[in-house]
Amino acid sequence: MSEVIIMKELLGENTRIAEENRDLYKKDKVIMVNIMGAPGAGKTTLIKALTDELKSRSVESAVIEGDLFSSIDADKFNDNGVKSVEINTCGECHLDAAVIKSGYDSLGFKNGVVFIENVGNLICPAEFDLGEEVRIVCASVPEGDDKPFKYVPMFSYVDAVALTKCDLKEAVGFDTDNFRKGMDAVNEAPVFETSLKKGSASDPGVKGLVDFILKKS
Ligand SMILES: Nc1nc2c(ncn2[C@@H]2O[C@H](COP(=O)(O)OP(=O)(O)O)[C@@H](O)[C@H]2O)c(=O)[nH]1
Ligand SMILES: [Mg+2]
Ligand SMILES: [Zn+2]
Repeated sequence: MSEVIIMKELLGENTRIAEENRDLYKKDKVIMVNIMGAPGAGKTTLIKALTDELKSRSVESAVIEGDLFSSIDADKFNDNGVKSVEINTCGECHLDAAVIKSGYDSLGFKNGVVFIENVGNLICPAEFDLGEEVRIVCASVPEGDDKPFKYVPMFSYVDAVALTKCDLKEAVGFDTDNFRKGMDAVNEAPVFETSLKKGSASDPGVKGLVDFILKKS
């Protein structure tokens, strides 16, 4: 019983900090986007594509990387001219509002879009409000078309779904109708299909997601 109470207190404190974050992003004219999904779902690849698309529309973006112990992904973004900070989660299975606040402060970014790459996990990131404006889950085709039926809290938490690695649909026998049926059962969030194996320049799903994100400004 005491453990349940501690968890509730922890989440209450998180929600309070998330509200402060929300005010801060608004003041800085930042659209904060939380990208969640299983390990290997294509989160980093998608964020890279979204930052490229934003750049082509003259919108600045930055990245808070929370997925790894190392700084491999943050280095990749910085080399590409996109400001990025790495949060070393030390094995934690989610990010919380306080850790995002410190990552955001060290970014020193205003006027644009900031992407958070959450820890690869389809469960508890859906319990921690980060003060973000947009929540997106990456679901990759090789994970199977039944995921919205199985991970209801995550799929009902998000504003949009990126169905990634659609180039692999035939190879793995992915049933798109079943996936959409699962989504329709839990959430009205739109599903954007992406195939980024051969680059992202003309991917309609990436363009659709960027339109969706910029509508929030
Ligand atoms: N076939 C295919 N592979 C992809 C696609 N997007 C990402 N990948 C591959 O999937 C693996 C994991 O991608 P990554 O972006 O690192 O996933 P993360 O762990 O969620 O950040 C990498 O080998 C990517 O090259 C895609 O659209 N199609
Ligand atoms: Mg990654
Ligand atoms: Zn967790």
